This record gives sequence, C-alpha cells and structure tokens, in this order.
Amino acid sequence: MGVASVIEKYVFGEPFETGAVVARIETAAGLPAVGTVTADRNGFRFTCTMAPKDIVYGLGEANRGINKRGYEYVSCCTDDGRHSEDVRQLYGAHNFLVIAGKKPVGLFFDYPGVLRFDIGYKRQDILEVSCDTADMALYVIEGESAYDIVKQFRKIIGRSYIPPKFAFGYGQSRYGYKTADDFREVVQKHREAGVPLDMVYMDIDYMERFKDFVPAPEIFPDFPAFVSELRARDIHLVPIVDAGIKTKEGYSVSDEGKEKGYFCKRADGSDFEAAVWPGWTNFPDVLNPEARAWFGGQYGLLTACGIDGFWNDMNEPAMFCSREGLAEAENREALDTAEQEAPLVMAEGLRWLKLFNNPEDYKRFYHNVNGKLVRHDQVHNLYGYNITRGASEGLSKLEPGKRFLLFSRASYIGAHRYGGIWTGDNHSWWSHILLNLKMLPSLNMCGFLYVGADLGGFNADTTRDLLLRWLALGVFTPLMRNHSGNDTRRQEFYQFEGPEDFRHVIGVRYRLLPYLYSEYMKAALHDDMMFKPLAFEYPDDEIAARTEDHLLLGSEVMIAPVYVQNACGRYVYLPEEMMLVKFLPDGTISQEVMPRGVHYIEVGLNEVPLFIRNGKGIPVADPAQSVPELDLSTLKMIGYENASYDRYDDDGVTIPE
Ligand code: MIG
Repeated sequence: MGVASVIEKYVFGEPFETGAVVARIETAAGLPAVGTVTADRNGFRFTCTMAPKDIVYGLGEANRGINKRGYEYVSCCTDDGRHSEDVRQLYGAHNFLVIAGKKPVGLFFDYPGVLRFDIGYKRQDILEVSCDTADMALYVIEGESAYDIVKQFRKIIGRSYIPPKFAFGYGQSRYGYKTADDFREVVQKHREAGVPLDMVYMDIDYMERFKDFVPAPEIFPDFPAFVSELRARDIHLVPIVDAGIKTKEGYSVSDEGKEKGYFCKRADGSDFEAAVWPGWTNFPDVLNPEARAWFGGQYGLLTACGIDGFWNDMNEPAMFCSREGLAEAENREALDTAEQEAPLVMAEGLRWLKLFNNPEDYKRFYHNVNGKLVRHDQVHNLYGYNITRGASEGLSKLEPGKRFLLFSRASYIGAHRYGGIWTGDNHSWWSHILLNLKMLPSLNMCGFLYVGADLGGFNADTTRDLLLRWLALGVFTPLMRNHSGNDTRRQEFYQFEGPEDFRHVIGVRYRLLPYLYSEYMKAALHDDMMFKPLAFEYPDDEIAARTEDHLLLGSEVMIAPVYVQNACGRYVYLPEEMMLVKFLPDGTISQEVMPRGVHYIEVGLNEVPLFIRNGKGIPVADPAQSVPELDLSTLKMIGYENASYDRYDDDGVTIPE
C-alpha cells in the first residue's frame, strides 16, 4: 500500500514547527480537495459537510463520546478539575480526527494555539475547525477505512513511548501522603492483605517547600535509603514534578535557571512570575532547546536517589495568578497573602478573584525559540509536551537505553513519543468510568498508549462499589493507578470492607499482565492501537458502530465494564460469536460461548468480565504480588480450544530497537 501517497500536507502562513510529525512530507500545492479553507487576517477556518451517518473519531483526551459529533471542543490545555458534560477543553490538545463515512478522511491540524472544533454543534451537518491566526499545517489523510487512516497517521508521528514493565503493575496514590510512614503504611497494608502493588506515588508534599526535585530533608533525612528500602519490597516510588520552579535564592534549580536565562520572560526581558503551590515560581522555557535540556537534566537530582519514574503535573501551565494579574486585581489583602507564600490560602482565596488560569496571563510571557521571541499564548498547547520531552531527553542522557516511567497531565500530539498521560482531576462519578473508557481509543488514535484515569475518582467522595467497578476497567488500562484528592474520602482498598474483593479484582490485572504487556508492546512497535472502537474491526456492523460502551483490546479481547450504580450486570452487544470469560472471586475462570447479538450478563462487584473473540485465546498467569513476581512458566491459555497466541516479551527495562 502506498502510504505516503495518500497523506497531503497543506501549509498556510508560517506555521510554528511543533515536532508532532516526524516523517518528511512535501507540501502540496493548492487547497485540499476535501472541505473549504479560508486563511487570512481573520484567522483560519476549515469547513466541510458531514453526511447524516458519518461518524467523527478522534481528538484524543476530549470530553463526551467516541463519536465526537454533536458538540464543540476546544484545544487549549487547561487545568479544570470539573469534567462535566458541558466542558469543552481539558488538559490535552490532540488535533487529529477522522470523518468516517463513504469516503473516510483524516485531518490533523498542526497548530499550537487555541483551536476550536465545531463538530455539528452550530449546524448538525457541518464540521468547522477554526483559530485566530492563519499559520497552520493541515494534513489530509485518505484511506480505505478510519482504522487504515489512523495507522497512516501513527506512522508519521513516530513511535509511542515505551514504559518499563513494572509500570504495568498497580499503583497507589493520594494527594496527602506526607511522611515516610504514610508511604510505608500503604505498602504494608497491601502486602499484608496480599493485594498486589508495584508503585506508590509521591504527590507535592514530598517536597521541601514545594521545590521540585528536593525531598523534604526533615521527612526524608536519607532519601536514597528510603527509596531502596521500598525497592527491596518491589515498590517503585514515583514523585511528582510540577512545572513551576520556586523562586528562591539558594535553590539550585531556581538560581541556575535565572542565571542562564532559562525561564520564560516578560516582554521587558525580566523573568515571568506566577504563583502556584510553592508561592512565586518561574516556568522553565522548555521551548528553548537549551533550556529544555537543562530542565531535563534536573531529573538527575532524583534518579541519583534511585528514582525511576515521574509524573509531570501542572504543565498547562496551571497558575493561580501572575504578578500582573494580582496587581490588576488591586487587592492588597490577596497580595499580602501571596507575598507570605501561603500557597493553600492563595489557591482557594484567589480563585474567587478570577485570577486562576486567566487566559490573559498566557499573553504575558515569552519563549526563546532559536533566538526568536514567541508569545506563550501562540504556542500554549506545546508547553506540557515539551516539559515531558525535556524530561525524557534528560533521562535518556542520564541513563542511556533505560526505560523510565514518565507521564504528564498536559500534552499535544508528539508528546506521545516521550511519555504517557493521565487524564487529570476526574470525579468519583459513575459517568466518569464511562468517560475513562471512551477516551481510550481516541487517545490511542493520537499516539498516546500509556494512559489511564484516576481510578476511584480524584475529586469528590468515592464509594466501595464505585471503586471496585472502576478497578474492573482499570485492570485493562496500561496506567492503573488509584489516586484521589486530599480533601476527599480516602480510597485505598483498606478503607473499605472486604479486602478479598480488592485482592481478587486487582489480582486479575496481574493474571492478564503477560497478555496486556504483549498487546501494549505490539501496538507501540507497530504504530497500532491497543484499544479500538468496535467499528474499526466490524466496519459493516451498524450496531457495533454505535456501541460506545464496549471496546476492543488488542486482537483477541472485547471489554464491556459495568459502570452503573447498583447494577448486577449489563447488556452487551456481540458483533460476532464470542466467549464470555469471568474471573471469579474463588480464582477460577468461567468460560461461556455466546452467539452474536444482545445479551444480558451478570457481573458481581468482585468479578472481572471480558470477551474473547471467535477462535482466539489469550494467556493467563497465576496471581502475583508484583510484576517481578509474575511466574511465566505457569501461563495457561484460555478462550477457544486450540487457539494460539503469539506473545511478545522482553526484559522490560531496555528500550527495544
Ligand atoms: O492543583 O499535586 O491533577 O493529580 O494530586 C492541584 C496535587 C495539583 C493536580 C493533579 C493531581 C494532584 C494535585 N495537582
């Protein structure tokens, strides 16, 4: 198949080089045959009509359905912890979509500023993509099917990030763990109850006065010793890294960044200052290659302590306010609070002043891109991407060839080569289990394979049944992490009755791990999707095309989790004969062949169901307490008789060719 011949690149104005596309593609002359483009002083606008039955896939980390039709979405990386149905912008900016109809077409709008997608919102039959400046690289991809188009797109944006194997284990996190004993307790409680665990995440409280890369010495007098103490129990500690670097003399990262001019600057050349958790901070100018390399090098402060995983937060970048914003508010009281570096008070107190994430602030600082000053708002969506790129490049310099666990909150296509993403501050809402599910194929389309949501929900109070149901989806997501906010009901498994149910459900993750790892790696190495909408494999099945609460996982499995409160099961639609597999709480596995069609399946709170596609089989391991404990010598096949499975495996530590 002549892949390159069906991708066309159209250039308008002088687009910023985002690095999203790594393949060399010649610019086509003229205008794309599909749709209408206007590009002038008033900005850029692409419009086309959609036939009534066309389905629009894509947009990665975006709200609402797998089919994006019927709403409006905005690419503008935003820290907003309320993902209700009317929210248009989240933390990611993934400007790729596919219109699937008679003649499917893929569109990638490589544009780093704010971009609006009206997908049948103003008019049900019109797709309109627009932004304020007409500097745009538009890629138009034609192919046999939506899936074919996705595969072509994935080829031109480069191979997805590959995490270490331990990162496929289960992780426990909470905003609020502070002392060494808090972390020890988490590990102890899991090991005692036989609930598997490979990672414990460290949120901002591990830091000394919220200084990135600096564990608080009074809490961790010997941090490397603490890291190895937990490593001896097969636990990886994964610290958070925020975008804002505390402005403080004597803090090496702050001093060096200022001295070398590596922070984002105001128009007058002074360092831009924003208030975040540490009080006043500076943002590393990661769009400047030199500054990015310098920032990435700072991760060495923690790898030197034995750390091999990180999560990058607040890199939209989120801020409570800027100096300018605060001055404009002319509120002496708030100003004084800020000066005293009382971050929590600032966060809450300033929110009502509407200083929080003020878009005006993004016009107040600049990046130095190869000697040219670029105002932040014009490249806003590239910031989190380049933080994570800096981290990845820095880590590969520190320890060449080694895989690190790395994921980010904000992202743009291109960031998928450097790390994974988690989908930010969701709620302990049943609807967010479904949102988690629906995002998975869209994220995979855009290259993001190592993905996951805060299981159990970040904001609001969770409940035992919600957590169990969410975990039963989480066992399939590459990033499997229970995380919650500091002001919510605690949600480690041991806060609830019946630890055996959690041991079993989380245990299923480990039983499936040889398969999940293999499917992840196949997707990464072949630029493929791990999670697909049903329509990508059953293109002629109109019911499958409209089924949004099941997904295909790899080539063998279909998942259909329960996401309804008090439900004892659910309806499923099988586009072909499949085998229903249930991991039962007594450790046995039930298998039942079901014909094509609609079925009601019963699923207990302590059961994990999946479907195996006709004629296929998958390997299953015995339960284990951690990834290194998995015993591959006892793998058994489940599914259709005599089915074979070609399992990929490797050392899980070095980056494959
Ligand atoms: O302003 O570090 O999304 O996962 O626990 C909130 C504290 C900052 C937001 C992240 C969340 C994390 C929290 N952070």
